[in-house]
Amino acid sequence: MTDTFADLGPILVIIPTYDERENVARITGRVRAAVPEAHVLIADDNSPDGTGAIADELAAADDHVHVMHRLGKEGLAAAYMAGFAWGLERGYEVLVEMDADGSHQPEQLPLLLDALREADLVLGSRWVPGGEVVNWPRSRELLSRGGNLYTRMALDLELMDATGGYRAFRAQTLRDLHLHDVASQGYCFQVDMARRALRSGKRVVEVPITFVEREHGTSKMSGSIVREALWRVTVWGGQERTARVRAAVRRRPARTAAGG
Ligand SMILES: Nc1nc2c(ncn2[C@@H]2O[C@H](COP(=O)(O)OP(=O)(O)OP(=O)(O)O)[C@@H](O)[C@H]2O)c(=O)[nH]1
Ligand SMILES: [Mg+2]
Repeated sequence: MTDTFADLGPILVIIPTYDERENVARITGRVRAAVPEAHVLIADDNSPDGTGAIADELAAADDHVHVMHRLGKEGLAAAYMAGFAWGLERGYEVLVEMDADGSHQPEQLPLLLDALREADLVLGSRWVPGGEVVNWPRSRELLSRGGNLYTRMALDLELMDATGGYRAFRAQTLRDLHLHDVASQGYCFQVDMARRALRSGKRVVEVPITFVEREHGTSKMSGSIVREALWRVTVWGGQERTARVRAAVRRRPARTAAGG
């Protein structure tokens, strides 16, 4: 592995934040130390705890740090969509998704970037050999493993961790995914992105990561996020099956009157 990723082009790490006052400076500093050439975009949804003001201070002190102030809490997917658009407009060639809470370790970013040299989308994966979670309650592990098993079966996706949110995209991958009609808000946004990439023939690679449970601040995970994932994955699975059946019917040779 080389020390720099200049060959990949300019890199933007997008960190969505909602009430991450205790984490935002720490995670930004860790990214800057781990991959010094990468830029950071903090996409804050007007956090009531003042995360946005701390982000402004970080940006004022470092020209590699940028802040996007959004009007209010609209969910992870909307923050990423806005972050992707911001990055694509400015010519970044690699766009990375990373949580603010330290679960996605910036020190492992070089592993994702190195894999991106041979891929269009790299997923940090907890559930491939070598991947792991640290300090997760058994209930969260079961939810994640179960959600991924269901996703694999419903969508026929050969991915072990389609719900994870530590990812590196090539800019061209994002441009080709037609993101204007993404309706998901929570976790299923991640499933949708992976599904779209695979269906459009992109090279999607999973690399093992060590996912560490947050130590500071509160989780924004909720029952409604899980329910949304469940019904959207089920609907996508149904739509894809219907499309496959229709395509198979169309391919069947038409029966001639003589042939019966
Ligand atoms: N901008 C923005 N960021 C959000 C929103 N919801 C969550 N986030 C951020 O998205 C990242 C992931 O959220 P978490 O609360 O850690 O959710 P999670 O990792 O699925 O759940 P835990 O494992 O319990 O931490 C964090 O950086 C959050 O601050 C939102 O509505 N807007
Ligand atoms: Mg988290």
